[in-house]
Amino acid sequence: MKIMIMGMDGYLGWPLSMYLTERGHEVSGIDNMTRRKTVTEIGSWSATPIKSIEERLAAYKKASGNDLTFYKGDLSESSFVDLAIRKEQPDCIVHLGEIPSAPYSMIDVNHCNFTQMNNMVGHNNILFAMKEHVPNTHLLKLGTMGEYGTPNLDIPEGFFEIEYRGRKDKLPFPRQPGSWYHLAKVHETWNLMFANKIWGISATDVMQGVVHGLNTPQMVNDDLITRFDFDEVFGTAINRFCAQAVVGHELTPYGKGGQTRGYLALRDSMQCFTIAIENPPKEGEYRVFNQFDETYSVNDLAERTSKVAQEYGLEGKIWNIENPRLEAEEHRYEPDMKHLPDLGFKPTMSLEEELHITIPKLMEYKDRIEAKRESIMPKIKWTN
Ligand code: USQ
Repeated sequence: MKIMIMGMDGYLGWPLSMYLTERGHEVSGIDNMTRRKTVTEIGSWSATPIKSIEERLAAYKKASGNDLTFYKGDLSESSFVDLAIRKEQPDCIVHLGEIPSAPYSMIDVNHCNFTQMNNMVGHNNILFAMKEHVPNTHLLKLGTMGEYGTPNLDIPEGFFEIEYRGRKDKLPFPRQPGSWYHLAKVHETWNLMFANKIWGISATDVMQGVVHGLNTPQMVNDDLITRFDFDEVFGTAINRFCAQAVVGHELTPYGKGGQTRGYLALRDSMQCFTIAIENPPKEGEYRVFNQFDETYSVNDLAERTSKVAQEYGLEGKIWNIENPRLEAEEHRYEPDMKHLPDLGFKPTMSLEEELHITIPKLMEYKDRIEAKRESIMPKIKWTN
């Protein structure tokens, strides 16, 4: 299959490009290095010393003999997106090319606008180019479990049956996102549903949980390793806890620590995307997949990370600091996850197994984390 990955240079995009190529797919990709620039902007860097995209492509060719086609450019420029999609004629487009950070979008009006503009305009450009050049191509779009928020109800996969004043209908499940970033994802979901309705674009809208870890079988040497963020803006819960443990920083569950989310190991995220790509929707179908392995509270995550860290001689002290976000700290969280297992998804990596890979690997890069230690404690607040 010809697959085009938007956001090829990112945490998920880079390993996915190699993973799909190894399965025999022909992979091309686009990136404009926004992630590298925004992480530099907030004063941090990847714990892993990632190579430039040019060096990565050459290293992958050397290690595997495989070529990846790369276009450097901005998804928010419609003529560029149009040209790349017209030229490649992909069978599937995987859209990971967005700013992924809730805290980044909460910094100020400029960061909110940049996140929403970049993500929503880029997505629209892909939809319009698909309609023009590849109307039967499958769009695998990365949404987020955070679109649903934390309702006091079970969370279905996208839609639910509702009875109201004696009548029944199947409707989109209410979205209650918790940041300007998560709101942009919701707006994109509506745009995608509308494009599906008017143009019949076939799509899988993936509501993915928080991904953790840094290793896939394709990363056979350090030139091929993916990025690993640990700062307050781009680092996510488990990854931050691992990096904190490595440099003797307290692990930081926010507030009461009962915030519960779905989590998924990096290599199982690759597995889920591959299943969705190789089992495409029917022509003109819009479907929603909830994508995670297990749900955990941040307190539970901190405790599990601390336990594994101690096996490596690290202290792993936990400190429930003041919560910089406005979010429920104790709540119900019961999301469904049936579509992917029905198509054969079986998690290969437990949280503890992934922690036993991530922590010792990060210990090799302790100095890099130490050098940006200032970026760990949260300063961006939701309410001021
Ligand atoms: N948290 C802590 N301590 C920390 C960091 C985070 O307690 O040091 C808490 C947050 O307050 C939140 C939970 O952990 O309650 C998850 O936060 P996160 O920063 O790991 O993840 P989030 O902001 O939700 O965003 C991440 C990705 C985003 C993706 C989303 C999936 O950055 O791209 O959409 O996970 S989900 O969480 O399901 O919305």
